[in-house]
Amino acid sequence: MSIVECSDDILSLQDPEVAALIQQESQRLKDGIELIASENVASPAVLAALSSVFSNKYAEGYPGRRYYGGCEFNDSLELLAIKRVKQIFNAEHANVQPHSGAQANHAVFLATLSPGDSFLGMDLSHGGHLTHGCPVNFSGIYYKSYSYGVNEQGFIDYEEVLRVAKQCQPKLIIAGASAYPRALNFAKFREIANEVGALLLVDMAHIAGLVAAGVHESPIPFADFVTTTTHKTLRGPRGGIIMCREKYAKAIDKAVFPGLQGGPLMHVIGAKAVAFGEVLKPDFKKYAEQIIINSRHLAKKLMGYGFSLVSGGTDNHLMLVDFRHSHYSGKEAEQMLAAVNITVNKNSVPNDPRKPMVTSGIRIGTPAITTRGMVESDMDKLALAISLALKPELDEHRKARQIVEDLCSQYPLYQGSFSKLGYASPV
Ligand code: DSN
Repeated sequence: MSIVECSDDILSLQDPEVAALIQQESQRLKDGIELIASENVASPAVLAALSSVFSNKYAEGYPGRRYYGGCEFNDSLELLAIKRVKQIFNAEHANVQPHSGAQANHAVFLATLSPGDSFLGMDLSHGGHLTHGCPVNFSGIYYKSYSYGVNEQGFIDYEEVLRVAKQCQPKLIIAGASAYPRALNFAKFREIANEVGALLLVDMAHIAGLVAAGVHESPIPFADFVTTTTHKTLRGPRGGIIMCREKYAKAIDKAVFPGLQGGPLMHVIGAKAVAFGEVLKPDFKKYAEQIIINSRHLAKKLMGYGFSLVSGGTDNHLMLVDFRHSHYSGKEAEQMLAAVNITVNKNSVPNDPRKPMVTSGIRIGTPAITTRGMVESDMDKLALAISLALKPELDEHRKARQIVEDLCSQYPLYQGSFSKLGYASPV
């Protein structure tokens, strides 16, 4: 019996209502193809650490400097997570306490800017993140945000970034995105930051696992601060981390606690340590390489079926299908795919004429299906299933559903896939 099902058993005795919902979610994951680019499937060991007794503990402060007694094992746990993440990324300093990527970004703002200061980030509608200056987010409310986007071909135009930077003279520049299918040029961002005297924050949340495995260039040598979530391509628990140069360590730690957060979530820090341990294993490199192989293969196949992709392809784990010239919207495409158990998210594409809750695009990512064990030949099937699901004929939908069913039974979740990837089998 798996750890996942075992904890369901304990719950079902005491709280059948919650247990039933967990069971339903578990079944949804098992029966569907997860293509949301920011999601992944954490290992049973990560999930076990998440449900540990460390959840009970208050440990405000940092190892050796806590505001509560009884923190000796919390100190060791946090130090272990820090040691592992510094080793993965070759970072000078790491703070593993942020509850999320948004909190991690917020902490960098708090450490480096005063309210009203100018900063430059990627436009949300061109692939940036909410916390990179969106007017309804803290970043756009308390600071003066300026943005850069992509060119007509869908690529970041670094000349344009420099032009905007010279115009707005930001104190901080953010590189990083939530929906950008191309490799980021961190050396260029560093040059631009130097030219205008700005600090450089790289938010590598989406690509952290690719960076860890060396299949995307690392921002660490170029950036003053690097933030990331821990649950996307890094495949850990939901959470955030910040890495920075040693000279900013005190300011960052102070911004996270007591600046923004109270007690760290020690069970999550334990699960982060487990995930970092997994990343340090040789198999993780193969996993990250396969994410990109699958992504490129799927992109090529989808274009072969006539779909248009922003920037004409992908260098990383994700692609953006562009429905600007299609009669259906991103929202409708998301629903049509959901009907055959393929999960994606509607996503604005650059210069999208439709509203953000409708959109003209969908974002597709390969981290979760690669965790499941899928390879290039499966991308052929998946591309066919996507193209059939988006046709009007019901018969084609039935064929798409059958492909999804076959793939899901070939790659069972929380059964065979983790042992194939070198993890202890949970069954
Ligand atoms: N909301 C996340 C995503 O889906 O990309 C980013 O934080």
